[in-house]
Amino acid sequence: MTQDTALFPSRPLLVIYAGGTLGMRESASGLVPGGDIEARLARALAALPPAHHAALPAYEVLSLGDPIDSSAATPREWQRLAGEIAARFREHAGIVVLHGTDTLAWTAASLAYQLQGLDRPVVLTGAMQPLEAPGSDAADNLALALAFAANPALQEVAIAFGGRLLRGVRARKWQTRRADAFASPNYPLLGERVDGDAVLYPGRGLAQQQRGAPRFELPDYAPLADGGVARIVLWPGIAARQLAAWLDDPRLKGALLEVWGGGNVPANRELIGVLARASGEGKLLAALSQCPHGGVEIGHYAAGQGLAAAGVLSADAMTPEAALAKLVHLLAQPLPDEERRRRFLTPLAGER
Ligand code: ASN
Repeated sequence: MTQDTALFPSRPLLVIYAGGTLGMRESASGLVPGGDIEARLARALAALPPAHHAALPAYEVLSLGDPIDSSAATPREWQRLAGEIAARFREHAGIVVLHGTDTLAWTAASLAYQLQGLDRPVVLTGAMQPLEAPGSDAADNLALALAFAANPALQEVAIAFGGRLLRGVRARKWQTRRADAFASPNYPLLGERVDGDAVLYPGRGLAQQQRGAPRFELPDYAPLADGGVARIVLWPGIAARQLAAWLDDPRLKGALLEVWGGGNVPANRELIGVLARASGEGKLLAALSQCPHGGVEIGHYAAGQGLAAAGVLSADAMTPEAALAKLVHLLAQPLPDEERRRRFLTPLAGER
């Protein structure tokens, strides 16, 4: 154990407030992000049962400029958040990020790539109801996130929500209303609240799978933040000209294609030609299944051969959030094409 890891459990956690329903207040136009977060968090936690409140770890609060509804987030916000965490993490035993739920899984995935080799917890949470709403899930989610963020055995980016802990780069928002709003379709839970305790399941964390030593990659995402990478969901009847409208755009550097079943597309020469042209121009293309469970295996069916011929990479069983954030992350770095393709196919943060 290095001196740093021996000492950091005594340091307070850092709670970074980025926005989301958790901190929202009512306005004439509906819920809007609210301020005064430190006092409001303290009040909400003080209302928890006394034994739970007493067991909470010490924390400091940092507000990230103006809090936002997470539907407004772009790769610029992912980059900013990773930069803040990288600049401050050594002063804290763990980090909690309060974030809107709508794009929380995208941010979590991006943080996992930017903060590779993390040696302590970064736990994202949010809420379906504002802190002050009757019956709100906010204080419970916050308390769970704090408890997991204080556990040095967790060494990755995770999401604490609705009593469960999910790997950030494997999670998706699955429900628009229910308190257990997130799912991890192709990876088991990292932990759960059991009888009031935040329990980590053994053997599932990245600390066991790829020993942590910070090797953060913090490239500039700004050149890709305005549509540099697209997500294109195929549908029966899609025309080559429609795909070309996306892929021929010279501002586009990469795309995630959501195809059918185990990795199939129409055997339409014109359509495959559009893919091959984009690939030939150096655009990074990856294919994901529209089925939420199970991965793609390009070329298993004849109907998938076109993807292989066009140089489209398999995103296997990654989530769309993890696959798209990975394309952004790889395209933001000055890498040779072959190295980018190799890294896309290699697990960097337990995403595949
Ligand atoms: N629209 C909100 C957001 O993502 C939803 C939430 O946080 N529950 O910021």
